[in-house]
Parts: sequence; structure tokens; C-alpha cells
Amino acid sequence: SSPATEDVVHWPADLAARYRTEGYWQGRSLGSYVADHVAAHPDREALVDGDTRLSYRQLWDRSAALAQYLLDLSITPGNRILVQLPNCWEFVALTLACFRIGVIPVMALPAHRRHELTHLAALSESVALVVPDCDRDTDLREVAQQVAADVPTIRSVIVHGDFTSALGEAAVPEHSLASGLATTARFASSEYEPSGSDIACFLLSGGTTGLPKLILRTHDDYAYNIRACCEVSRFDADTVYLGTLPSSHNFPLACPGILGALFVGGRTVMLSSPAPERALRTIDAEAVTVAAAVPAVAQAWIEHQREHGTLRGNSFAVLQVGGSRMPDELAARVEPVLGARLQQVFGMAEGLINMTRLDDDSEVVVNTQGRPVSEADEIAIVDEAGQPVPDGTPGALLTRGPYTPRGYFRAPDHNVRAFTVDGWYASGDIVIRRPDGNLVVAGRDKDMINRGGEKISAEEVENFAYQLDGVDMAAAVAMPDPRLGERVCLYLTLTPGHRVELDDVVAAMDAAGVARYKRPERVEIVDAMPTTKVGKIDKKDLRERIRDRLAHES
Ligand code: J2J
Repeated sequence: SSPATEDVVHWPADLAARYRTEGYWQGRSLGSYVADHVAAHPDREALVDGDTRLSYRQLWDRSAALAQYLLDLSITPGNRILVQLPNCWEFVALTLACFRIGVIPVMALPAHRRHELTHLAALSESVALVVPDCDRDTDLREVAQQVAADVPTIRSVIVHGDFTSALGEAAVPEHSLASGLATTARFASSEYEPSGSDIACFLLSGGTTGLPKLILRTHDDYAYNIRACCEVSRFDADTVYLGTLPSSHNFPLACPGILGALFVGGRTVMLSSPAPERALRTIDAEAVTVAAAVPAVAQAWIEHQREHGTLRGNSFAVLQVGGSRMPDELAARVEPVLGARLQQVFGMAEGLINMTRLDDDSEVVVNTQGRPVSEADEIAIVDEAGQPVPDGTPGALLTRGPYTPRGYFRAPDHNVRAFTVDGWYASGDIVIRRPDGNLVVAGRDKDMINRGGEKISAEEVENFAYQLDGVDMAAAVAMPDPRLGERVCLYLTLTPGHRVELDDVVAAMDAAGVARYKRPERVEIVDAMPTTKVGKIDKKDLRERIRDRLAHES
């Protein structure tokens, strides 16, 4: 039931040995770091979600109940389960339960729908799905059953939330997370304790290919990711972290995020949405010290604070911002308006995390995306021939290190392109290294659209366009947006006599069960696609066209 070895790319043995001897990898499970705090101060508050307040002991007990429940459902060490939950304390309890018994959560996003869930479940050979009863107007119990009908490894669906209404057609049995939490815990944790080299979880790649890849993170490497981030962000027992970005993202989960707060004996306050009024009120009410946001959220908080002055307290010390490029003008407003120090974070679920330091000069914090969190992170910035470029010159960012895996799960063909023969991960980001070592993200050479931090593969959108009658050529490109940074614009050429509009593309994507955030927001019909010298569609030209056109329209 554990993944086959040929699906997994390991670090070279000598390097792995070095990471162990030098203490980066400590040979411990993620849960064991939390267990230390359960033992040392069981009654300290660990997690707050609305009216629910859980001490370290209570959170630990609930995770034990869920662990036992999974075992009762014959979900055993090495099995994968697809987890799609909103931000809630149950997400944390379930994640810990998995970490404690070596069940591997696949971190799906709340916005995912049948299309993504089916792919992720099939690729990971998940044995169960964990979903909320609904999200917005979508009945996810129904979606989960459709996924289960298409993915033969799935044996059960575990539902969080309303469980009373009858289900139309059920491919597999449904269970409730609530009854799992009511399980009288009796599992002997030592029996299942994972080792450091075991797989802890699967994160999702931002995706430049048609369908997202799975990133396998071991207990050793992810624990180091968390510890290194905790150190740079100075997390400690007094930290109160606001978990408001979707928890299954690497940033709020582990950089240092929710898990970071648990690693240091701090507290996390969960919020289901980053909407400004409630978020700012919660920061005051819970004396939050640190929050993580994407630039669009930071902007919304700043605007709200300027207009309403909601934030009055002085607990808020650090606002981490990352996921997409923060405009320098916005960065400059964080501290004056919110009173919190800005920490820019340029990270990736594939590993490498860069951060500005809390004691950096304002100039660095405002104008750069920081530097690697670990002295063991290797980075190289290279030109098209793969040769290093001098500081100050843009180049493609390559990286290796103790928490940057050497390959995607079960993706040998893609790995050849995404990793060099020497094991460097090609992030697809174009960066400039300043002489002081800080990086500035200057662009990218990957075919992805970054919509307010959510990553959209151009190829995936184009594939849906190609399914429409009359579409001859399709090219999805980023168009600038003042709030989200980028949105998807779809360029099409059509076979004569056909008409295709934005609604048709959106309808096709909806029918296929695709997450809403991937929808193109504008279609441009052209007579012919511009091409490069080698005959590929010239997306740079298209990006410039739509940028000029939008500037003209406004
Ligand atoms: C520009 N681009 C950025 C930034 C990420 C912390 C923070 C973010 C992520 C994340 C993460 C950027 N400026 N500050 O996992 O732990 C773009 C880059 C990068 C890609 C990774 C974390 N911060 N990006 O965003 O896996 O293009 O991780 O390669 O979702 O986001 O996306 P993702």
C-alpha cells in the first residue's frame, strides 16, 4: 500500500547522510515535535476556531481519536487520503492524526472540484476522501461520490459537516468526521510512529503542466522546513498565528504557519476567510502577533484599516506576505498603516523558502523578496545556456537543499524537464540577486498565471478551449489586474464560420468540474497567433497586447 520506490526520487545517499549528521534531518516524525509541547504544557492553548478553544492536550486527544478512526476504517500507514477541508480546527486534528500513524494526506485546495480531485486521487491512489458537506453552492458529498466512482482505490468518503440529508447515489460508504472525533482513543501511538524518512504529506505543485503534480515531503525534510522558517520568523511560545489563507497551502501550513506555531508551543487562530473586517477584529480580539497573507489580502487589509481604523491594539508584530509579487508601493504601506513589520516571503511548495529578515532595513523589506531561510539552501541564477549570471542581472532560479525534494511523485518524464541532472530544481522564476544577497523576483519563464497567489497552468486552460467546436488555436496568458496582480486572458483563433465566447469556455470548464479560480476572465479572438522564431506561439507578444489594450480601455 505504500508508494512504489520507482515513483519516488530520493536525495543522493551521501548528501542525505550529511543532512543527518549536520542535524538538518533529525529522524523524527512531525507529530513528535508537537508531542513535546503536549508533555511540557498540556493545558496551554494550541488552537482557536470560533468558540472552540483547544489546549495542547485536547488537540492531541482529538488527533488520537481521528487516528484510531482511520485505522478502524482500515486506512493504514502508507495509505494516502485526499484531504479537502476549509480552515477549521478539525483540519489540524486530522493532519496531526495522519502524521502520527503515517497515513499520508494529499493537500487538496477548498476550491478544487471533480476535475482536480479525480486527478489527485487517482495519481496518489488515495483510499479515502475527506470533504466538507458543501463549499459555496457546491454539494461536495455528491462530488466526492462522483470522484469515488471514477477512482477505484477509493473505499470511503469522510464528511465534515452536515450529515443528515440522504445521498442520491453512493459509490462508496460515507462516514462522518464527527463520529471519528467521538471515537474513544485507544491506539498505541508508538506502534505506528513514522520514521524521519517516511512520507509525511503530498503538496500540490503550482502547475505548469496540464494537471498538477504531487510533491512528496518527508517528515525529515518538512520538519526542517518548519524549523528553519520558525527561526527566521522568530516563532516562539508567545506567538499567536492567524491562519487565514487556505491551510493546505505550504505557506500557511508550514512556513512557519500553523505547524510552526505548534512546533514552538505557540497558538494558532483559525479563520475561514481573510475578509478584512473579521480578520482585523480577530487580530485584536485574540492578540494575534503574526499573520500570513497574499498581496491581494494585504492590500484589502490596508484599505480597510485606512477607512475604518478597525485595528486598535498593538499585538500585531509581523505580517508575512508572499505567493505572488508584492508591488513595492504596497509593501511600503504595510508598516505605517497596520503597525506590523512586513516580512516578504518568496516560497514554493517544491521546497526553497526565501524571507526578508525581521531586522533587515526597510529598504530591503520593501524592495526585495529576501534570501533563503537555510544556510544549506543552494541557489544558482543562470542564463539560457545554464551559466551563472552576475549579481544584478536577471536569470533563472535553480535550487537544491535539505528541504527541496529531487523530483515530483510518479512523474519521471516531467522530472527530466523540471530538474537538472545534478538535481537542481528549476523553479521557473526569473530573479535578480542583489549584492547584499537578497533576491528580487523579476518575472518567470514558466507557463503559469499567478492569480492573486493561486497558480493556474496555461496549458490546462488551453486544453479546455481545444475541446470546443471551432477553436483552432488557444493561448492563455496573464493580463494585469490592480488587485490580483494577474488574471487569465484567453487568446483564440477560430475556424471560419464559428463563434466562441467567454461564456462557452467557462461553461465547458464548469461542465468538466474545474475549480472556478482557473476560469479565464476575458477572451480575445485574433486572426492569427503571433509566433516566435522557432514557430511557437509568442506569449510575450500576447501579454503585451492585452496589457496595452487594458491600459487603453481604462
Ligand atoms: C513573487 N512570486 C512568488 C513572491 C511565491 C511561501 C510563500 C509562497 C509560496 C507559494 C509558498 C512569491 N513573489 N513573494 O509555498 O511556502 C511564486 C513563484 C514560485 C511560486 C510557488 C510558501 N512567492 N511566488 O506561493 O508552490 O513563482 O508556493 O515559484 O504555490 O509562486 O508557488 P506555490
